[in-house]
Amino acid sequence: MFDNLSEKLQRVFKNLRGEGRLSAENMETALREIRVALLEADVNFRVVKQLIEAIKQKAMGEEVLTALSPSQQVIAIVRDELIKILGSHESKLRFANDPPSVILMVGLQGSGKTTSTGKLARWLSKNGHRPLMVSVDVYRPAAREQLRVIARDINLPIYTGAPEETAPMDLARSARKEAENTGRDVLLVDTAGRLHIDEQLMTELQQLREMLTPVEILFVADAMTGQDAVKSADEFHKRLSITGIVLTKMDGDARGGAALSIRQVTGEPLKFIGVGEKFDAFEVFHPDRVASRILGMGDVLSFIEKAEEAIDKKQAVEMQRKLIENDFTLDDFRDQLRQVRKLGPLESILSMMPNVGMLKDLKNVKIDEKEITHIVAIIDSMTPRERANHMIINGSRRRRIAKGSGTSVQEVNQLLKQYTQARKMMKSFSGGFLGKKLGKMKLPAF
Ligand SMILES: Nc1nc2c(ncn2[C@@H]2O[C@H](COP(=O)(O)OP(=O)(O)O)[C@@H](O)[C@H]2O)c(=O)[nH]1
Ligand SMILES: [Mg+2]
Repeated sequence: MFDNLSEKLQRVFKNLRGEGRLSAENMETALREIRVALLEADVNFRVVKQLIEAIKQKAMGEEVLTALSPSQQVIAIVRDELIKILGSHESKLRFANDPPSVILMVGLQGSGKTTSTGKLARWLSKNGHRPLMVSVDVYRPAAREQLRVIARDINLPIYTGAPEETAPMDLARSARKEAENTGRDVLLVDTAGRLHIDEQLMTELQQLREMLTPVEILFVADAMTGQDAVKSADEFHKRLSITGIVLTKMDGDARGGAALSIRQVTGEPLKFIGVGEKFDAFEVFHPDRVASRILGMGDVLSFIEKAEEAIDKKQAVEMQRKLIENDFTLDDFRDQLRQVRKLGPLESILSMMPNVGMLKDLKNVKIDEKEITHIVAIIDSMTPRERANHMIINGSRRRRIAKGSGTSVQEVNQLLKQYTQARKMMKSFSGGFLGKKLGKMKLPAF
């Protein structure tokens, strides 16, 4: 996600790196390049204009700090402005005072409503809620069946309705009653979609809205459709007054335009993003983290959170301590690799990492699951002393380890290199990112 935009912006910053100070001239060039990068990423032109104007104002104004290098200054300014465009702060889901809170999922066909309904139900349930789902997409029998299968997979309840209930309003009404009777505090209503906005659908959605008085009307948009997603969000908003946006398929090669424009155009916040087909590929939208991701600083905070979800908390805290004290041994490296396997595909983890310098090289090193098994075997063949201090692993030790693990000396060398790289990388995080963790992120030294 955002790979292209991210790369282009980094090139702009890199060009500024050689400059001694920020001048009207080099700023002009940088702004022009940033503008092109944003437009190529399919960001709405009005949003681009506004963004560039704001960056210019700040960069030329007195807010510029002389203590920072030109590229750091520009990164900081661009980051601040991106965050503003994306919504300044995380926009929490609202809940009704009088449960069940009804959440209406709306959007065009194929945007990801049904999938997101399941993902959101799972997310709610993980966050202490008791959701009930219902599909009122009565036009395609397969649509209701799809949600039923999802509900079964994530093991959460769905109201499927009596055979005679074939009207959206009836289904929704009964589902709400069911939620009340069974103590469910959130009702997720998956609605029908069309390929294009049509009158009949809008009327139906308006009726549902009137009857259910939902606390949230979430517009589900496919990020891959770029500015079309922004346009339909705007149209749905005019008819229905949506309260938030779920942007799906952010894992694809969407250029980022939708994410960067939809908030500004509709005035409504992005609340969640879908980043894959699996039910856990769903994240709360954090403007500051996404801005960092766009700037290639990676998304260290999301990574830590994800890691904390998979790894038990105590272990995560311990790991952070070790990183900060530079006490990260091969034993820890092995533990970490084992945890990584629990986290999911490595590519998705690496995509959250800063996209700078050495890390970029690391990203291109594709580690597959088999390789992890190999690495773990090599570390297993080391003595506890070797694991605690890699410096003592000389040539003869390397040969012994290779033999013991059924690998080659080259593979052992390779592993030690990966380990020292990981250590270096961890160290570079721990100075700023991990040290302050949830505080303001520190910019990496460019
Ligand atoms: N890669 C990816 N695919 C998604 C995501 N969300 C939904 N999809 C896929 O998009 C397709 C349409 O989704 P669906 O929920 O049926 O859309 P609906 O017509 O709006 O209900 C399905 O194949 C989903 O698996 C996502 O975040 N990432
Ligand atoms: Mg559907």
